[in-house]
Amino acid sequence: MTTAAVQDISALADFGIEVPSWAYGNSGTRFKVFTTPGVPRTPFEKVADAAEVNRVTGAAPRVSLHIPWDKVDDFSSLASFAADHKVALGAVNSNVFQDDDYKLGSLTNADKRIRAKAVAHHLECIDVMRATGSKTLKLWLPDGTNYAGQDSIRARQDRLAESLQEIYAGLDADHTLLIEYKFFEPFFYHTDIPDWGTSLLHCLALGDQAKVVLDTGHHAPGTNIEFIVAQLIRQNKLGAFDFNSRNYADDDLIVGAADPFQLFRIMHEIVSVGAHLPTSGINFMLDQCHNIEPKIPGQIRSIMNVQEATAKALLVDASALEKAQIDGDILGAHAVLMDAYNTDVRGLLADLRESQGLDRDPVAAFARSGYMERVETDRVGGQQAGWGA
Ligand code: LRH
Ligand code: MN
Ligand code: MN
Repeated sequence: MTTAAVQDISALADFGIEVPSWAYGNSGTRFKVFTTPGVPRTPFEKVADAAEVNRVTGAAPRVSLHIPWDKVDDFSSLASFAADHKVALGAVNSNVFQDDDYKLGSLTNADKRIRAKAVAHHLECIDVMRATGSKTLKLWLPDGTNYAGQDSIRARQDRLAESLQEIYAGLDADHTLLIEYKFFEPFFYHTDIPDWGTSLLHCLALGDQAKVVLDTGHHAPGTNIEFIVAQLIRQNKLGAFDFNSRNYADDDLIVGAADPFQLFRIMHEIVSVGAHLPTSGINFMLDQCHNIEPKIPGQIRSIMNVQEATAKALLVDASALEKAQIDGDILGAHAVLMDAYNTDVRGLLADLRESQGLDRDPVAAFARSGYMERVETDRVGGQQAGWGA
């Protein structure tokens, strides 16, 4: 069993999780978008909702933007609005998946004009970063094909490498380019950045400022995600997470809902090398949509799930684990991990929150605040999270 000596989860006090602006708007599937009273009508209102999540959890200090979903006339005023609400603007996500021009590809398109347009969009996102003070550009490439022979896989990689170089050249010295991968969708034969290997190869070709972002929902069933985490950390190439849960495909459900044990295993790899500390530079982000559940409480639950998995990982008795591993004690080693996983950390986390001047129960604190009732009255005609908007 874990001992009192290792029941120290105080590192969580400095562990911040970035929330996505698009989690607060209406979203849905291709079958139906259910509307929710009180959803934000503007990027400012999304930031205000995100600030509520930070207010009650004390653990959501930044909000990611998605361009053009969050386009405003003056990004520096959005950044000051965020600061007034005690949060900062985080990663800027580009979007090359909703323009007819990109039907056959964006950064990989055979047409030079379309490639240039996709590169220019990323340079525009870098300008947004300069206005918001954000240091991270995040790129998910939807490009791919539906049929064998539709286009040359090799030529597309060459075009991609060239386009990425143009984007990379536009970064400031303190900027990071995060390259995300996803094994399928929106195309179903091949994807141009389907896996961490492809993402890593492009990052290595670009340089130190390029890193991989791992979206937990973007793998084939059965993939050992914690192995990928360990590999990328070894190369100092794990830039960020997009946390969510999947049962089937890219479900974007609340992180830790479908498989809390997987989240714990991931956080164990992180914690075992100290990568949960702010000095690691890894950005722990959520990438979720709340189609039917209330959105702000959905984000609060997500933050708490990551905190619980991380707390359990912090409780792993590292020296007992190492000893059992070296001794070849298979079941002993497994038991050390399971003891930590099976610990109920909710009380420890509530104590930590209290010591930070927060409510022990963020869900109840939000419900009591009256914020939801207020915005339901004030906001009429909310906007979609962005899919299709
Ligand atoms: C793609 C993705 C990517 C997008 C986000 C909205 O599936 O994970 O990160 O930017 O969803
Ligand atoms: Mn993602
Ligand atoms: Mn996704």
